Amino acid sequence: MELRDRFEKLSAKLYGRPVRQCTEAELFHTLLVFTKELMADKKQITGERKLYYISAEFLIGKLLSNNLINLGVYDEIEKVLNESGKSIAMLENLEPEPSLGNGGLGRLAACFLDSIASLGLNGCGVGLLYHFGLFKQIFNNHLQNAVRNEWITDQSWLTKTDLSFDVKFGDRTVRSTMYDIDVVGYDNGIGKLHLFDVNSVDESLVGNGIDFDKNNIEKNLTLFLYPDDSDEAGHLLRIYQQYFMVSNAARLIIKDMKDAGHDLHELHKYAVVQINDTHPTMVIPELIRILTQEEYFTMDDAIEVVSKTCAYTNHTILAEALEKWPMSYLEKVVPVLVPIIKELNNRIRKNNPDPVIQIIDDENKVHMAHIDIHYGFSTNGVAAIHTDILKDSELSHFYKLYPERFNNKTNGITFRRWLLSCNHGLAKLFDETIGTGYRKDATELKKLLDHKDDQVFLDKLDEVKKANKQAFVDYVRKTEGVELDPNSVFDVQVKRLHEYKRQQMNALYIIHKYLEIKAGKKPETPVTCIFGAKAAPAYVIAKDIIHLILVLQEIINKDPEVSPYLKVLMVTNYNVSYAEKIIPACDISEQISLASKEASGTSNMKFMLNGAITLGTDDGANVEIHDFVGDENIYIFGAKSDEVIEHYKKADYVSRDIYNKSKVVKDAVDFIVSDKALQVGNKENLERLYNDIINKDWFMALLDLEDYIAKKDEILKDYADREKWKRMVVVNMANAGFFSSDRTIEEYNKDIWKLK
Ligand code: Z2T
Repeated sequence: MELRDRFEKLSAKLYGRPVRQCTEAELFHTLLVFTKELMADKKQITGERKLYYISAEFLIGKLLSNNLINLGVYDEIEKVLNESGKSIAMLENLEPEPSLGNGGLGRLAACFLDSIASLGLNGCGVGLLYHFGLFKQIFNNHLQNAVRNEWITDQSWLTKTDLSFDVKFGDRTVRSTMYDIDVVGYDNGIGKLHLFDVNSVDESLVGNGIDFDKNNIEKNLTLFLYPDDSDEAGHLLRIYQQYFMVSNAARLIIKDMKDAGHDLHELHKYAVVQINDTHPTMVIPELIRILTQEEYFTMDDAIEVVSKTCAYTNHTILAEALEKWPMSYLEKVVPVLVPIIKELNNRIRKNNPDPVIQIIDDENKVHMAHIDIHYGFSTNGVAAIHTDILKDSELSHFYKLYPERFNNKTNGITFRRWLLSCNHGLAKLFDETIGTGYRKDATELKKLLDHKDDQVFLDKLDEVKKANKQAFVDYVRKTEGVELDPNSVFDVQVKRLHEYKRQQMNALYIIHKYLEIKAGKKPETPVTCIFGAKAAPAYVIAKDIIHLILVLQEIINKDPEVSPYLKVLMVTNYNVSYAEKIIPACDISEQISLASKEASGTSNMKFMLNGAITLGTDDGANVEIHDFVGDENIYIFGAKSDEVIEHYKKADYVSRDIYNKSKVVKDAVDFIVSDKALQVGNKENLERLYNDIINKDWFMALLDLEDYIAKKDEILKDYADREKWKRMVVVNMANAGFFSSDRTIEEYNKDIWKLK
């Protein structure tokens, strides 16, 4: 039967009406059911050996359009809907976004699931079903407020399974249920994301905001995702969540092995576990516990088998983000693991008493990453420079012990979501220009270089960007009530709010420009500075930086002298769906972290692919982007990572010295507490931020500020040279192929997982 007829038949069956007469809500539901039916026709991916990608976060985003694209029917469905006077875009708006991640780490896990299924690899994701996920952000009086995000509805992608386990904590036992979300491979079979929920969860525990009774573990365990990105909350509830996740994962793995008739002594032959940062680390002692206590393994055998099964990915070098749990916490929550962890620690200590590599330190804290490195067979970083820093400084003592275990896997992004789905205009232009081969083999984007001087192509490229900017302007008018100029340069910094990412440095640039314009120096190219960022609710300075940006937005956009040349927008509740609208509209991609601190970054890759030019430091994957496109096609500034690491070692960075020496810096910083700013903003927030910058500035925003201002003025000047700019854009897009998560997953598979 034709797709159209099947779709009409379904709407008739569900609502007794043809597609043309259905309401939007009815059509959304019809399309959801329809898509699920198409998915049910696909084969489940299987294999002898299986990957379990355990992660506390899977930031999957909306699934409807993506699933239709991966099923290969998006265009046809769009046509069917259009012919009945409907559009797929309006149905997309009705889908709630699952917010099961904070930022890069969670989105990476989602891109990986897409690539694993698209490559036909036998792997699944294992995580938690957070009922409200990450908080939803709203702004009041130029301040961030957090409210709950309800994303689970009756019409969702979740399927309840009948798999259920008991999870025993020190002080209570809870029962779990596994829910599944199907992952559609692009032109391939179906993979699975398994999300565990606690049966006794109680949503009514949550009031208006995001506060709830922290002690009622049975009821609150799976209500929220911890709103941290790299920063550590250090709460007992987090350990409850982590053990709940890995205990279920371990039970699932053992069950799969037994169902397949495998001898658990050969676990490492049939299963491989990827531990996504240290949040799932307890899976190591938990598997060892089960094998020794329930499967009659000797401790030696259990440790050997589990060590050959587990691999670990590190995502940060920020010391404050490395999980270290007080032994007393573990004794309360997971007493059954304590003797195992002590045994693992003793075996290391006996051989090698060097304090820096111990699992349990002299304050009786358990270093989770140390468990992974000693008792896993692989440790990887997420970009070349990050892995080098791990080897040379952060984990150098471990690298000396186990050089063969360390490896790099530079992050990647799925081009299905971050090109085909979010930028139809660009994908279509690529199809016309170089054929569709790049959809399966992203390195074919290289062919775009043949069209670097093809004026017709360059002009079409410009048209695509213009249309995307206009679409964004229209969206922002509707949702934020802000009017933007589509002819201005769109300069974008979207990522979690963190001092090391240095949104405050970007804000200081904006102040500098504002002061210049007020002094009569009008810039040639009008620029729109766009931000999107959530701050962890407990991260005070991060919230102050949001406050500053919202205050600048108010002052600048309302000043008729300034706003024709400069505008500021911080979008509300930046999330995956918002990213899909902003990234295709961007001209300048801000990747300005303090060198050495951003492990990789992944939005840098999304922007490059969608035709933006990077303004950044030599940090994370920017370094590799720089290598690919060459000096002429990227704008790099600021201190290098070795210089930064030296400053930290010598503790010789004094931000006040820079403030005192440079008038440009001083004027910009002083504006934060000027009368003008205080008329709009709060004294408390602005003074705290001001004092932090001149007295601490832990991530050295002032160190790079002047260099940043110079580079940014240079890139803005170059934007006016349209022909030069378009060529830079082509070189960037042509070199984006390496950053496909298909390449990343192929590397994981070749070096670590060895599936198929
Ligand atoms: C996170 O998103 C990242 C690192 C973390 O360290 C935690 C979270 Cl939630 C514990 C990010 C990195 O900051 C970013 O550079 C990287 O691209 C991303 O993980 C994926 O590897």
